[in-house]
Amino acid sequence: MPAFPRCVACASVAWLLVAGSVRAVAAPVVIDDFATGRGHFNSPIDAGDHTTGFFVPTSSVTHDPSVGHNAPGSLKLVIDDDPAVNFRIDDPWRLQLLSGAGIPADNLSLASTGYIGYWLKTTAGDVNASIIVNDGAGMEQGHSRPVTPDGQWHLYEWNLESRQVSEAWNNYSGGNGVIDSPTVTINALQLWTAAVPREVDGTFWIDDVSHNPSGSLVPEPASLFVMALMGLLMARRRPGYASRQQRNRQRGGERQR
Ligand SMILES: [Ca+2]
Ligand SMILES: [Ca+2]
Ligand SMILES: [Ca+2]
Repeated sequence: MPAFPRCVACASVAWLLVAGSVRAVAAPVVIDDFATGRGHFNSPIDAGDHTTGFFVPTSSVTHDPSVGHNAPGSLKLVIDDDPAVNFRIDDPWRLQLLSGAGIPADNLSLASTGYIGYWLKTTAGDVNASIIVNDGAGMEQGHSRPVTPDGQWHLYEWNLESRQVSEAWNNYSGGNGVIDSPTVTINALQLWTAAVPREVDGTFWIDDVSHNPSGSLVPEPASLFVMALMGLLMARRRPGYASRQQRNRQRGGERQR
């Protein structure tokens, strides 16, 4: 195959691959970046119906203007466990941190496609992250994700498109373990401790509560590879293409003369 058609063929294949991967690299929508305040999360720390197990006066939810994931500003949680009250026998506490007071009309309506989630950092161990959404008349709860207690930002996200019951979601209240409405709203972020019979205190920072209707909240490595391949192919194609354009212009100029 001559050089030019081969380049065109390669570029076409790369373009088809890129077109197929655009869905995975679409930019997430940041719902709350906490740049200037607590965003939708301005309810008291004990406002959630299922919040229990810690001392409310010495626990807090505040805006931290100096700490952030992509940009300064995050939600800072301090939990002071009450050893005398556990939400289950061995599980020290549970926090249902309401978004828009848990009222669907006070939250953004989000297409029930792609992923929803948030970034969190802490050094507190034995904690799980979850999220609760209003899905039609019911509420669904994302499967618990073990929190990495290394003091670094980590993403915790849930697949809104999982259509298998109890695969990614559990019934929280009046739900059915699957997202089945065309849109959802965030009801709350949820943290709870794992089954450890001991006190768990901790400080947690949360940032960039986000939704990507087209896929994961982080670009998939395969998509990044395709983008890089596309760039390489276009770079290879450009010199020959430019010189042909130049020759055509010269020929045109010669004919005009
Ligand atoms: Ca931020
Ligand atoms: Ca407790
Ligand atoms: Ca449902």
